[in-house]
Amino acid sequence: MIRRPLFRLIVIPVLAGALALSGCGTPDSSASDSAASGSGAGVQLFQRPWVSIAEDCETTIGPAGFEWVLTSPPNEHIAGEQWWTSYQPVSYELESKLGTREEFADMVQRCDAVGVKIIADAVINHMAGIDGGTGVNGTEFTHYNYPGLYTEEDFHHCGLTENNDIEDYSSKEQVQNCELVNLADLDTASPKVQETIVAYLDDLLSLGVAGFRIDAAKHMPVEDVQAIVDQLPEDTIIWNEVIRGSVSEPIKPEDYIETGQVFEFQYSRDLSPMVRAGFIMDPKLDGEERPLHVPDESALVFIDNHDTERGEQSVLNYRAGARYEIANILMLADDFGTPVVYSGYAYSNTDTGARQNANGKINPSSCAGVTGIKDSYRDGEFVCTEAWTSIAGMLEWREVVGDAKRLPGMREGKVYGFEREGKGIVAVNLGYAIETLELPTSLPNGRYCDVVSGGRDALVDGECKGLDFIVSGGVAQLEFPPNTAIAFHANSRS
Ligand code: LM2
Ligand code: CA
Repeated sequence: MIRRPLFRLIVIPVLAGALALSGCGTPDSSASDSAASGSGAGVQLFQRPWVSIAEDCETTIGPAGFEWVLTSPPNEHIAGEQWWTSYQPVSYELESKLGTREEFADMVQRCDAVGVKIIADAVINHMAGIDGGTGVNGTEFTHYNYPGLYTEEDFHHCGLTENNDIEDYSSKEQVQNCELVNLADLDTASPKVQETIVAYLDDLLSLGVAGFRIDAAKHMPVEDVQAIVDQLPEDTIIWNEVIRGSVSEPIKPEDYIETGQVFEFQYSRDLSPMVRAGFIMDPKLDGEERPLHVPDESALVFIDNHDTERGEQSVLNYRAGARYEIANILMLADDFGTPVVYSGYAYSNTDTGARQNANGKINPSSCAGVTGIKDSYRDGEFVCTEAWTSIAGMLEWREVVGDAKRLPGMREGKVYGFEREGKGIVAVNLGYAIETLELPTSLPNGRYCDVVSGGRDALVDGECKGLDFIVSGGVAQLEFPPNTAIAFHANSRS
């Protein structure tokens, strides 16, 4: 593979502000004029009620340019205050702490109307993990009995471990046929079980959802997932959750790429530590395979999700402040995979659910007024990542750069940047002072408006709402504050 030589890099501390670099310009060309394609990005709205998502689609998510919202599971689940009750189904009625069937249907339609598709989290590997009880919509159940759906014989009873729980992730049989934390494990190879699951998914499709996150896909044989997917309409979007484990684990994310896309957990395990340390290195480029990553077209990439923000120390989450925002910006600037931005809520106890009322319904919330990451959050406060100025700006940036190639980056010390060939530039200053980066570029001369600080439509009648930068003689003059990212594109030139 031919590699371009590493660009020359100059980092000099300067005193003047970036805004001082104003200059002459050509007439304004607005970004939306030539946005040929969509952003190709989604957002996971963890534990967000349907009424709130519907509103957020109209006010925030649609205008920001997201193409998909991944919701939490929509079906009836066990009662309780923890967030993870969502992952213990007791029926496939679309009645949950997040809202009613009517509210769900209304959300799908309203989001659709502003160009945002809904991906529902489908918990189909298992049912509840408790002895019995009454679900949030009144369904009475026991561990292996769910009225009208499943009885004892529809479940695996693996007989491989003392209590039928998964103990050894190096055993494929255990991982797929035993119980994940006591959750009653469906015999997903059974035609009756498959039919029941497909009926549930078809019901969601009939309300207009575009597809599904397949929860715990690793815990189902790929043939079973495939058999279920084969019974759905061909254009159904499938996002498989197959957590990449240690290299010795027999079940790999790669095994599932025939059935749909796959969340690539390694992406953030690679990127987050570099952003934390302030020392960014290029991934493999020019079509070279990234190590330990499913192929580009199969990969769903993310900085964190509801599990990793709680359980993986190596990945950045909302508590990391600007570093977290910067990691998201770098992900959105990349040419690899389908990015899924994560938007959850603040917590100090990992089990604590989003705030719910006396009837067990999550309180509606709004992202109005949120423009970026905060220094601190009240417990339960939604982070509203989708409302950040920088994120909407980067979605516009993605629309403009399209599939332009990611060129080798330039790094010295804690400053790093790269170009998407001829279309846009992104750079980060992870140091402690204002820094200057002179990044060679094929972008035409001119003054460019930063979409990280300025957001979407940052350039109005030639006036930039954010920082601006000069490209002159094939070099981008990037002077910017510490702990920030900047990005501009071909259409943000004035
Ligand atoms: C997933 N993907 O494969 C979800 O992303 C993850 O959030 C789910 O775990 C898991 N798989 C099952 O769908 C969460 C949570 C667990 C919780 C389960 C079930 O991380 O802590 O387990 O949901 O609600 C809880 C208790 C556990 C108990 C289990 C069964 O933490 O101690 O096991 O319920 O009652 C005895
Ligand atoms: Ca299983």
